[in-house]
Amino acid sequence: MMLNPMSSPASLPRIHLLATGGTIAGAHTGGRSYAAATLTAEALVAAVPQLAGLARITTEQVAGIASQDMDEQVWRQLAARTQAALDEPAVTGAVITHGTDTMEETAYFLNLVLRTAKPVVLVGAMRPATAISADGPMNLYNAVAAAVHPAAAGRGVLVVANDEIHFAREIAKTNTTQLATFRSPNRGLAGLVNTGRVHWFGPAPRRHTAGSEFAAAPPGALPPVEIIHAHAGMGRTLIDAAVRAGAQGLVIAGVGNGNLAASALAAGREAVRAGVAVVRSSRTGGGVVERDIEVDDSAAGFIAAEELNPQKARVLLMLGLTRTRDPAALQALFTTY
Ligand code: DAS
Repeated sequence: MMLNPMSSPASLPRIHLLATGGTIAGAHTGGRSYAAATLTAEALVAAVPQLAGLARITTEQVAGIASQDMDEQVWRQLAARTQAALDEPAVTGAVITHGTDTMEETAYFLNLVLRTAKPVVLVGAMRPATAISADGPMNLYNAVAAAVHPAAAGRGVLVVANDEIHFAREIAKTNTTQLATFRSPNRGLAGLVNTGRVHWFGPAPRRHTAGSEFAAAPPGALPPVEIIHAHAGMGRTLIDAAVRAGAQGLVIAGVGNGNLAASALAAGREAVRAGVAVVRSSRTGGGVVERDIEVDDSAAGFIAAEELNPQKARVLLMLGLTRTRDPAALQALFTTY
């Protein structure tokens, strides 16, 4: 549906906005309680009339969920609809409104499967639309400003929040409630955007979007991959249970440099022998999990997640398992994406 056609000169870039729900579309239900995914895509755009000075915006409601309910089915629908919009020559880029809880996972998935060099910017909010000083409207304005910027193309999927522009590969949600919840702890920001004024920093890290070998999400359901959080006194119970439940991959959110207790290590080695891919990531939230430091990955057949946090490592492992089961080939993916 075409929005703000009259107030947006035909010379302005065309942005397709795809809505999935989240707090950015949330509304209070009484007291401090609120329901995510209440406002429509049209309502979000109508709440920011200044958008008419940036772009001609068309909208599409792909889903209406809080992002804790995000799943592969919505991912695939969102990827397909975003790809369809971007394949239209008249469309400059896409903006996706999304909950903040799993935004980093959706952004990274799209970063790996979209066949495009056009700008794709995800945006959410930490306060519902009915809040005092709601952050959604400015986040949305800044997301569109980043998407229409002449230098936005070729940077992969981006996320705009709190006047910052993050690369999909780098971003992580780090706080339950604060506006400054999003961080890019390893390689830093893609740029800054202040009331529509964009400042770009470095280029996107690693391969992404048009340069990805996973373009056009592989057909069929992604192989099940579970994340297991390591802790002091960790045993083998959850690893064994995940293998019995049919997991084809495991991501260990390990302590420190991706470490896990001896009994859990033994279970991991047995899982590999049973054909399950095991990736060591870290619960620390930053840094690089390297191969063969305290854990003999080469002997165990484990894969080191390197810079990817557990939830991002899971996305890459699911896609990787549609191509190969070989630990060496899977490890190469973690040094490529
Ligand atoms: N539950 C959160 C979500 O939808 C709300 C939000 O922050 O967007 O991810």
